[in-house]
Amino acid sequence: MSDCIFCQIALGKIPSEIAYEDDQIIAFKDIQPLAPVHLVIIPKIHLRSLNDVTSDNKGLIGHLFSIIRRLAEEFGVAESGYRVVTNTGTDGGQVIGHLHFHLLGGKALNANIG
Ligand code: D5M
Repeated sequence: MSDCIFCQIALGKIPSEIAYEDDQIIAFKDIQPLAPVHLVIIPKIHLRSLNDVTSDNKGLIGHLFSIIRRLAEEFGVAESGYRVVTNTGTDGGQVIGHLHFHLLGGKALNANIG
């Protein structure tokens, strides 16, 4: 989608600090980090949120989570612990309307998630 900022990042039209990329997904550093490690992991195809995910996407989502696990190791938070979040819709605090997962770590995160 041409007006989607994360599609633009996936296409390389908007610069980002890329941590991982393949033909299906891309991971980059969040520009407003909430923790020492804060990556955003997205599928390259435009899914608006978790609400768009169906069993047709199970391979993609499984692959995406295997890369999140790998990134947690590469960024040194696998042992200490980390959080994976996907905000969905208005009440979920979603700002960018392209499915994405936050990988947060590198400090003791607040246990309150609501
Ligand atoms: O979070 C959307 C997240 O996307 C928020 O943490 C900032 C991040 N963001 C927005 N624009 C960029 C660019 N250009 N590069 C990197 N990170 C970006 P949400 O879950 O929608 O609230």
